[in-house]
Amino acid sequence: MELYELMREAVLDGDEEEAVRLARQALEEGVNLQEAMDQGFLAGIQQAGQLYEEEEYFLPDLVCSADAMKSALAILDDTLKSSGGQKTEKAARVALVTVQGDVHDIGKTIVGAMMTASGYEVYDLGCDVENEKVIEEVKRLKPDVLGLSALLTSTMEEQESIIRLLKQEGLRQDVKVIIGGAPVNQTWADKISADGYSDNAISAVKLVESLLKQEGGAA
Ligand code: B12
Repeated sequence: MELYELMREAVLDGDEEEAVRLARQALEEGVNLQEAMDQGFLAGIQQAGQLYEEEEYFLPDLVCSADAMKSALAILDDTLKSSGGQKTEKAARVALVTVQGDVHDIGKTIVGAMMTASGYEVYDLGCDVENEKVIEEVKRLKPDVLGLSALLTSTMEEQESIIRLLKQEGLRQDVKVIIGGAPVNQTWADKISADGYSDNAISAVKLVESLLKQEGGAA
C-alpha cells in the first residue's frame, strides 16, 4: 500500500520524475498494474481534480498533475505493449480518440493500455482530433471498434457528429462505436446510437469482447 500512496502523492504534487520512478518500481516489483493505476496514479489525479473544483488547485497545478500521470502511464503502457498481452490468433483492431475540441486524454490512454494488455491491436489517434480526420483514419485503419472519449459537456456532442459522419460515409456497419468520458452515460449512448458505453477501462475491455462476440468475432 505504501507504493500506491507514494504514487498518489507524486501525481498530486505534479512530480513527474517521482511518478516515473514509481512506475518503474512497480514494474520491477511485479505489482498488479491495474491496482497501481487505480489506487495510486488515478487516485492522485482524482484528488487533484477535487482540489481544482474546490479552487485550491489552479489550472497550472492540474496540468502538472496530469503530466506526471501521463508520464507514469507511458512507462506502464510501454511494458504492456512489449509484453504483447495475451495474443489471440487474430487480434481485433481498436482505434481510440479524444474528440475535437477536447484535450483530456488520460482516460483514453488508460483504456488503450488495458485494451493492449488484453491482446487487442490498439491505434491511438490522439486528442483534439477533427471529426473529418477521425473518419479518414477509420477508412485507413479499418478498425473493428472505434472508441470516442469526451470529457467536456461541450465536446460530447462530437461523439454524435462522428457517428452521423460514419453513417453518411456508409461506414457505420463496419465499425462498432463505443463511447466514454466523465459526462457521458448509457442514456447518451442510446440517444446517439453508439454500440456501447463504459465508465472505466476494465469494463471497456469486457464491452469490446461482448460486442465482437455478438458479431461472431473480429472481421
Ligand atoms: C486532468 C484534467 C485536465 C487536464 C487534462 C490533461 C490531459 N492530458 O488529459 C487539463 C489541465 C489540461 C484540463 C484542461 C481543461 N479542463 Co479539465 N479536467 C481534468 C480532470 C481533473 C481529470 C480528468 C481525468 O484525466 N480523469 C482521470 C481519467 C482516468 O478519468 P476519465 O477521463 O473519466 O476516464 C475514465 C472513464 O471516463 C472511461 N473512459 C474515458 N474515455 C473513454 C473512452 C471510451 C471509448 C470508453 C469506453 C471509456 C472511456 O475510462 C477511463 C478510465 O477509467 C477533470 C475532473 C474529473 N474529475 O474528471 C477535469 C474536467 C474534465 N476539466 C474541466 C474543464 C472545464 C477543463 C478546461 C475547460 C479548463 C479551462 N478553464 O481551461 C480545460 C479544457 C481544455 C480542453 N479544450 O479540453 C471540467 C469539465 C466540465 C464539463 N462538464 O464540461 C472538469 C470536469 C473539471 C471541473 N469539475 O470543472 N483538464
